[in-house]
Amino acid sequence: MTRTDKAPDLSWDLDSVAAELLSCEDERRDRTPFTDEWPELDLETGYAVQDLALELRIARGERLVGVKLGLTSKAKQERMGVDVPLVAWLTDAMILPAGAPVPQDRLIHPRIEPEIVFVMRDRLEGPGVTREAAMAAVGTVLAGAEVIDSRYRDFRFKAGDVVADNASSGAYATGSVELAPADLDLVAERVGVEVDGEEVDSATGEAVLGHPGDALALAANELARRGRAIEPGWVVLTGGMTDAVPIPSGTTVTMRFAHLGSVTVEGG
Ligand code: OOG
Ligand code: MG
Repeated sequence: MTRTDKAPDLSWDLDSVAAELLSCEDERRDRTPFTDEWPELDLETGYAVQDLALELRIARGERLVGVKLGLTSKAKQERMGVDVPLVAWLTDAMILPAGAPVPQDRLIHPRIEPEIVFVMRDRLEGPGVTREAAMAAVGTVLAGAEVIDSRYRDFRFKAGDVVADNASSGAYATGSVELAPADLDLVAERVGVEVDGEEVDSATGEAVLGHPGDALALAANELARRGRAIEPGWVVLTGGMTDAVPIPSGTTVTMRFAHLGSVTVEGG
C-alpha cells in the first residue's frame, strides 16, 4: 500500500483543477478555493493550470485574442488581499459587443471595473521588455470595462487560486475611440465609474503600476517565462484602475474616460 498525505477525494492535480474550474464556469457554480485543500497551489502551479484550461478552451472552439492583467492597482490588490500582479488569457468568447448586456445567465456574481486597453501593432517578446519597448509595440489605446466573475465563493482566494481561475475572467467591452499612444497622457488619463448616473469611484492611469505600459511589459516578460510572446492584433487589458463594482440586472454602469470616451454596460 502506498501512503498518501491526502484522502483520494482531496487529491487535486493540474488537470483536475483546470477541468473543475471550467465546469464551475459552465455550470455557474462557485466553490471554495483549492488552496484550502491543496496549499501547494502556488503561483507557478496556478499558471500551469491556467495554460491547461486555455488548451481546453481552444479545444472547444474558443480563439485566443489577447491577455489581461490582474491586480495591477493598489485598489484591486487591497480589496482582493493578493498583492502580486497577474496575467491571464482572453478568448473571443469573452468579448462583450458594444451595447450588449452583461450575460447574467452564464455568470455567477459579476463585477465590473474600468481598464485601459491596448491593441498591439507589433509582436512583443520578453524577457527584458521595458515600458518604452512595450509602448513602442502598441497600435491603439481604448477605454475598457472588464466584467470579472470569480469561480470562488465571495471572491475569496489566494494568488495560486486566482491565477488558476484565469484571473476571474468573464467578459470585456471596449469603447469606440481609438487613440495612438502618443496622443494621450496615459498616466493622467482619468476615469469616473458611474453607477446609474452617479460617480462612485475614480482613478487615473497612474493607478496601474504607475504607468499602464509597465503592465504591458510585465505581461510580455511573464509570457516569456511560459515560452510565449504577445502577438500583433492582440488585445491587452492592463488591469482594473479602481475596485470593481457589482453589476446586477437593472443597473447601468458607465466608465467615463477623459479622452478615451466612455463604455456603458447594462446589467441586463
Ligand atoms: C482578480 C482579477 C483581477 C484586475 O483587473 O485586477 C482583474 C479579481 O479581482 O477577482 O481582472
Ligand atoms: Mg480586470
